Amino acid sequence: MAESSKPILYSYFRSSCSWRVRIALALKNIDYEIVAINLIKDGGQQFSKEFQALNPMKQVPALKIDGITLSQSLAIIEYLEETRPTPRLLPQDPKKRAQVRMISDLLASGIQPLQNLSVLNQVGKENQLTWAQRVIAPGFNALEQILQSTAGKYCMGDEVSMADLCLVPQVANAERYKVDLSPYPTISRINKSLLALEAFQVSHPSRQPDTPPELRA
Ligand SMILES: N[C@@H](CCC(=O)N[C@@H](CS)C(=O)NCC(=O)O)C(=O)O
Repeated sequence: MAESSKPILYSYFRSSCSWRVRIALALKNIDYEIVAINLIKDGGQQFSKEFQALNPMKQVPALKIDGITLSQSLAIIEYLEETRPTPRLLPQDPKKRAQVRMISDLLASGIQPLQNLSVLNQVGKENQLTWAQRVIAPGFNALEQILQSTAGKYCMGDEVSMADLCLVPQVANAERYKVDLSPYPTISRINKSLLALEAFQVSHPSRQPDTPPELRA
């Protein structure tokens, strides 16, 4: 059989970093295939030899596209932006563009890695909830403050940007770990507006090929 030329996304339904990329692919209307990497089953399929050859960091997502394999969700999104620029996910204005990257990094480097699966496993089952709450809340406090000067309908004005692709999956994680969202009215409002958009719905963890039946929407 001829090798498919469609991009292949190595993804786990519940992975917030995979969700970021799924939203970008949906917004940019890029047809792709999913290969599910179950982060729990078989001791974690991210640790298999085959997957490590694709991403030595043993994390999803990874995207095979245009003859290369990329990992790191923000690098993937930036590549999609440069090669498939419509619709734009980074504003044209350099200041706004930097602010979008600032918010994206706050979420992707300042919060998510602290509550990633491997860290939660180290923390131990009985401490996971309080740990996750303790690392998400300070990040959301900072973000809520930053959004006061950047947000319109979305994180940066009224155009969906890379920052929004990072926000929605992180709010889902916050809900999962029962973070009290009442101190974050702007984050909550933006999250709600974004979840009404089709690209955020089709890429949602409850609607993936590897979503278990009991978690399907
Ligand atoms: N900086 C990476 C982080 C990737 C990451 O943390 N992926 C998580 C799922 S969201 C993962 O694969 N975790 C597997 C593990 O912890 O063993 C990115 O943005 O892609």
